[in-house]
Amino acid sequence: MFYLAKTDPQIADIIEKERLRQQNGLELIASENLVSRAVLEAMGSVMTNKYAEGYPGKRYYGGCEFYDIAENLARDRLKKLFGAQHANVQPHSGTQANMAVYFAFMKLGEGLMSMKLSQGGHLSHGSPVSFTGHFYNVTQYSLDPKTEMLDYGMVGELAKKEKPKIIVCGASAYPRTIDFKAFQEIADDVGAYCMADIAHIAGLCATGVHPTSVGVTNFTTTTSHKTLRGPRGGAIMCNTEYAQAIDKAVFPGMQGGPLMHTITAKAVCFEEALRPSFKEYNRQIVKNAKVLAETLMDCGLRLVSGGTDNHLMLIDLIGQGITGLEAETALGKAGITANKNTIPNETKSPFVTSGLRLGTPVVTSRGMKEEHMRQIGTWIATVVKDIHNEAAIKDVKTKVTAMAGKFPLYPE
Ligand code: DSN
Repeated sequence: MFYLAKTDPQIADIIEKERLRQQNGLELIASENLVSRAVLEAMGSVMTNKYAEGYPGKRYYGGCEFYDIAENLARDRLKKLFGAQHANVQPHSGTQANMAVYFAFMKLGEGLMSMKLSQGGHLSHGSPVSFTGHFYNVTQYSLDPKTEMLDYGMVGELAKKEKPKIIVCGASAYPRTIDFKAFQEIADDVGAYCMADIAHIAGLCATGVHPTSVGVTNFTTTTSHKTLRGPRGGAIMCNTEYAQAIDKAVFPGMQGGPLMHTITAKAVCFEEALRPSFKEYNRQIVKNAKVLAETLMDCGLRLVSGGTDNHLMLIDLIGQGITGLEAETALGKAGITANKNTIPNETKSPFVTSGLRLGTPVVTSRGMKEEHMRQIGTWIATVVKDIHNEAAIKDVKTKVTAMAGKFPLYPE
């Protein structure tokens, strides 16, 4: 912050306050992570200065020779990481990546089939409030009401009835393993394409901690900033036969100049993800999530589907008589950041909700292990079971701050 503190102390102060907020608290938002210093450095570099519309070797601007090398490295490393035939690293976000696949392979008004937002899906999978709900004829599947897990028979029946053009699998709030092969078979049966959005579980898929969709479904979209632990951004992977259509849909179809500082930082992140330690990291994310889930259930809280197979879990707060919003607020006072989330068969608005989503990528990046999850789970239960007990919340906050202090964001 050396220069910023001199030229814009107001913004420097905000950044420092946010750093301290992250340092002193526990981030349990399932879609967030903590990037390496190397990724931060690449993001804040001169790679932000230039336009580079086009692709390596075919740009619409001069002076892109080093940008070409950086983008090629990002593409090659991502392909190696997932064993993909083709990768496009230009989407600005996961939604942009999804949009490019739709734009390449689906005409306005054609059928898009996906998981309902309230059951764990994503806005860009066909929600009425997203462009997808306006542009396409959306059909949505739900979870099995008893198990709160995917019912592939039900999805297959719906696909046969609706005959969509693209079937989307992947979710933002689904704590269980997804059978990508089953989804592709369902799509093949009805002559549809299958797109897996693995944004949440990309790190798990890359390391074999969750079965991968790459090479299984027609298209895989992802973000780079969740379990992959990179800069905020998106990417698409597919077989060579779809490469040209995907690349054209991203640029010039949907985006202009790529964010080359982000693409450079993606290259850094993908190299980090190729290291053996990244596999261990992703294994630990899931171990931590399982222990956190068990602790919460031991404390009497109900988890959607009765647990987790991945990095996240959903607490059903109906039994506690409180909303997700109330739980989020009370935990915030205790220094624990989480987000309210709809749960299957939600009756409240997405701004209130009956659930709370928790994830372990950030705390695992900080080096926390199973024993810390047990403590954190007990603190969460203490707060959500008695959200008006200010003394108890204060006590939890003291403990949270003490634990957070032992795990610096960026150890020297
Ligand atoms: N908003 C992200 C999440 O929190 O899951 C997905 O894009």
